[in-house]
Parts: sequence; C-alpha cells; structure tokens
Amino acid sequence: MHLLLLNGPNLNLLGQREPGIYGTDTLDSIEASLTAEALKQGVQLDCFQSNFEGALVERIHQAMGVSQGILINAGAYTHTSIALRDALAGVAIPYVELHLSNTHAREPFRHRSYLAERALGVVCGFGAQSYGLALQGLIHHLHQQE
Ligand code: CA2
Repeated sequence: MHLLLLNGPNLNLLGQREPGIYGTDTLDSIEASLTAEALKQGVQLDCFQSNFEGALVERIHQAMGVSQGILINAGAYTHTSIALRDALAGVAIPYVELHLSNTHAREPFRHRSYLAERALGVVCGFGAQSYGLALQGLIHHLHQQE
C-alpha cells in the first residue's frame, strides 16, 4: 500500500514558533515517525509540504495511480481553497483531513473546511498525535475495502 502525506502553508515552521498552539515537534520529526509507523504496517508513505496552493494541487494530481490514500493537513488552505477540494475530488483518492489544533475551538473562520465534506474523516486537536490517528483510520478503511 502506498499513501501520501500532504502538509500546507507554514507547517514547515512547526516546532520553531507558537509551541502553545502547535506543539514542539518539528515537521521532520512528525514525518519520520509517521513513515516508520506506516512501514511497520507494510505501508509506504510519501511526504510533501508546500507553502504554495498550486504545488499542492500538482502533488495531488501526481498521486493518481500511485497512492491509495491521502492524509492532508492543508493548514490555512483548509478554510479557503476550492482548488484543493476540486483536486482531491478530481483524483478520487480517499483522504483524511487532519489538524494539530482543534479548529472548532478557535476563531470562527477556522470552523469552515472546504475539504471536510468529502473526507473519509477529520481528526483535529490532538497535536502531533493527530497524524498517527489519521494514519490508523486511513489504513483501517483501506484494508476494509480490499
Ligand atoms: O491546527 C492545524 O493543524 C492547522 O491546520 C494549522 C494551520 C491553521 O491555519 C489551521 O487553521 C489549523 C496553521 C499552520 C501554521 O503553522 C505554524 C507552526 C508554527 C509556527 C507558526 C505557524
């Protein structure tokens, strides 16, 4: 099984700023532990982060025919991007939306997600653990489909 982890804008700053909201783990360490966790379960995980909406759209397109599932923390694009929503719908790859913070306990503009409606599920509020929980949910779902 082949999965793709996508991280959107500013998530490259993880562990360097705002530890009270986003924790102290760096994106590198999250990606490394998730890749190891996935491998233990026989899953190959590709990781990609970009601060550019179009780059994320193109990476989603490249997953067609390669990845069976996507984990996505689209950062602020979650709340703004019809382009990401359309790209995910276009490739028709099942995906899980995830967030470090509980976006529903924050400013009203973070309550809306353009991605959630078509996601298999949404995980938010568990810090770096949200990534592991989302991975488990996605793998479990894909095994059920086999
Ligand atoms: O909680 C999440 O994972 C978010 O996707 C993070 C986004 C935010 O816009 C979403 O509403 C919720 C922001 C990512 C910014 O990451 C930073 C990390 C460290 C320092 C500054 C920003």
